[in-house]
Amino acid sequence: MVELSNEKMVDMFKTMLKIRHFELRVKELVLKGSIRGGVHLYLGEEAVATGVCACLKKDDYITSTHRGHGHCIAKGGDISRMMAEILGKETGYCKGKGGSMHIADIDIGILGANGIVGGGLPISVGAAFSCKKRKTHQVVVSFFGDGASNQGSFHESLNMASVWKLPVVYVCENNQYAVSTHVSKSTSVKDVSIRASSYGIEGRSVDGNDVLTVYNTAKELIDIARQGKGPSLLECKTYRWEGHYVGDPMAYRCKEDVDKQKSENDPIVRFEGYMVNQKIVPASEIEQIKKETIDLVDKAEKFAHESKVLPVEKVTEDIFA
Ligand SMILES: Cc1ncc(C[n+]2csc(CCOP(=O)(O)OP(=O)(O)O)c2C)c(N)n1
Ligand SMILES: [Mg+2]
Repeated sequence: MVELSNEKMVDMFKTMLKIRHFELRVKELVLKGSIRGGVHLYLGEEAVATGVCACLKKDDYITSTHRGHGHCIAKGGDISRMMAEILGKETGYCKGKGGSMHIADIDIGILGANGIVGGGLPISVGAAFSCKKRKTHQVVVSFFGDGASNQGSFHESLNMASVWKLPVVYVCENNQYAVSTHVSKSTSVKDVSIRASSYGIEGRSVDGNDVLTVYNTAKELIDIARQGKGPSLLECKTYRWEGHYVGDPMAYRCKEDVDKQKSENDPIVRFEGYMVNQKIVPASEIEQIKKETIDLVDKAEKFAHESKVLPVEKVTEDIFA
C-alpha cells in the first residue's frame, strides 16, 4: 500500500466529483437538444481515470476512447474548453470541429479521444516507443474498454509493447458492456488481465470502483514502466451507469441492476464514506467541495454558451488529408 497524503486524497475526491458533475451537466444539455453528435458518458466509472491519472506526471501521455471526458478531466484538461468543444464553439479544444469524441490536449499529454474502438492502443505503442528512444522516462497509459480487448489492435499492441519493453500501462475499463452486449457474451475469459500472460507481461484485475485500490495498483505498474521494466495490463472492473450513448433506450438490461449499482457501488459515495470514517475530511467540508465543483461546471457551461461558433470560412482550416 502506498501512503497517500490527506491532501492528495482530497484532490482525487475533487477530480471524481468534477467528472461526475461535468457528465451530469453534459447529459442535461444533450437532453435539452443543445449538443449535436453522439455523447458517451463516464458516469459510474470515475474511480478508474482518477486513480490512474493521479499517478501520472504532467508530461506523461494518455490515449483515450469514445468515452473520454473522464480521462481528460483526470489528466488535467480544462473543463471550459471541453464544454465549448462539446457545444461546437470556437473556444473549444478543436475549435468545435471535433466534439465529444475528439478532445485532445498535447500540452498535458492527452493524445486524444478516439471514435475507433481500440484505436488508442496502437497510438500508445508509438508514443511509448518515442519515449523510450528519447530516454525521457515518460510513461504512457492507454485506456480502452472490455469490448476493445477483443479487437486485433489490442493483441498486436500488447505484443509489440512487450517485444520492445515499452513504458506503457494498458488500462482496461471493464464496465460490463460493449454497446448492448454483456462482456460474458463477447469475451473468452472472465478476467481480461489473464490475456497479459499471452504477451509475457504482468496483468492485474482490481475493483475499479475503489479509487485507492486503482491508485495503488496503477502506481506500482506505472513505476515499473518508468524504470524501463516494460508494459503491463490493468483491468479495472466497473459499471456503466448510462446507456451506451445518451438516448440509448437500454432494452438489453433491467433497471433494477442499474439502480443496485448506483445505490450500492457508487465509487464517489464509497470514497466519501472512507474519508469521513477515517477523519480525512469532515462531512461539512465535503458539502463545500461539492458546491465548489458545481460552481466550476456552471462557469464552464457559461463560458461555452458565451463563446462563438467558428465562422464558416474557417471550417476547412486544420484539415489534413
Ligand atoms: C472499430 C470500431 N468498431 C465498432 C465501433 C462501434 N462501437 C462504438 S463503441 C463500441 C463498443 C465499445 O465497447 P467497450 O470497448 O467496452 O467500451 P465502452 O463503450 O463500454 O466504454 C462499438 C462496437 C467503432 N466505433 N469502431
Ligand atoms: Mg465496455
